[in-house]
Amino acid sequence: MLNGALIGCGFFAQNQMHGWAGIEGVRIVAVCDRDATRRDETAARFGARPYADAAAMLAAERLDFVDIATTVASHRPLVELAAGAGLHVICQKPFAETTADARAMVEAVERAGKTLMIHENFRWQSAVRAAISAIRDGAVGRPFFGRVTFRSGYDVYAGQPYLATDERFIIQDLGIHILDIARALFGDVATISATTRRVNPRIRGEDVATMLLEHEGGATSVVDCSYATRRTPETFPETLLEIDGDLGSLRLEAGYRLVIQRDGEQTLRDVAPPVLPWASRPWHNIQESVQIIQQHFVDCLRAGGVPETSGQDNLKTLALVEAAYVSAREGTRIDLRGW
Ligand code: NAD
Ligand code: 89V
Repeated sequence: MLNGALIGCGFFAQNQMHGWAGIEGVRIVAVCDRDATRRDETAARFGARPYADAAAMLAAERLDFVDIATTVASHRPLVELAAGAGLHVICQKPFAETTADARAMVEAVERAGKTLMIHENFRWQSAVRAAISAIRDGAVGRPFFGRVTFRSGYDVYAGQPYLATDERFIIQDLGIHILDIARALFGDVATISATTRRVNPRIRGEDVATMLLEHEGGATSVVDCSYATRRTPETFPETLLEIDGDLGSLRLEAGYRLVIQRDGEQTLRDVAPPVLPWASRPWHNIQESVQIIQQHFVDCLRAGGVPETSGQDNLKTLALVEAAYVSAREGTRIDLRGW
């Protein structure tokens, strides 16, 4: 049995607690939040011991891992605390606000000889995963073009008010997932250029971003994100894909339709995710991916493997985020090979 503790009992952590409850051989024995109502409600709902302070919790409990579900500013002290206590760590995205913080966290967990996985769950959504598997299996040959797109007008600010007040919004919060999917599909990135816009005047950061990526393997991809798109049907939170390869094409269309064309033939698969018993539409897609990535973490711990979205791997996704902001600010194309 693996004993875990959750730090941060906010909006998204509830999904993580439900996810853990569905994984065999794992129990979350303790939860921590500075906010008394949040920690007590979460502890009571899931049968865990509540703590107000993370260090006190780690000192009192016998744990194998911690799951950090706080917002980004607290990640470094909490990851370093967990590494110092000799624990495996899962940390929510965005992992860090600076490259220096991200590297320090990766090094801290490496020094402890433990596993660090970033909760970068979009590439684990079952529909996206079906597309990634098809591409990796050569379904369209060698991809030369991709579009990875997320366009919505969903009111994300209601559940996550900090998204309206943070200086950086869509690339750091949502684009990070979409850039990570582009990496999973087409490999590491040589250059990136980006433009950003704020359409909604009531928020502080950018709510539209359009990015052009040249991948080291030769593909070019467009990663475009918007929370200012007024359109029906509303597709939140679906990531849609258009991929052309030298032997065929793949589309992940709205409504979770995966279409592959090759040699004059078309296959159409319904890749809609299940609505887990604790999940609700339209979040069920993201909610299922939480449990899938948690299972991946547990599988890696048991087999001694490295998670696909390890801390080390996530440094490359974070570099894309940072480079996109630099590109948008300076109007330049950024060569990541020198970063
Ligand atoms: P939130 O503000 O609702 O919850 C964070 C909680 O952490 C708060 O209750 C706060 O009191 C607590 N906290 C902060 N610092 C703490 C500390 N040092 N010790 C104890 N408790 C502390 O935030 P949220 O919306 O749940 O987002 C949390 C993270 O999850 C963010 O990084 C966000 O980007 C990410 N997120 C990920 C997904 C996804 O699909 N992967 C979706 C939504 C949010
Ligand atoms: O996944 C996330 O990080 C969320 C959302 C999908 C709403 O952008 O913040």
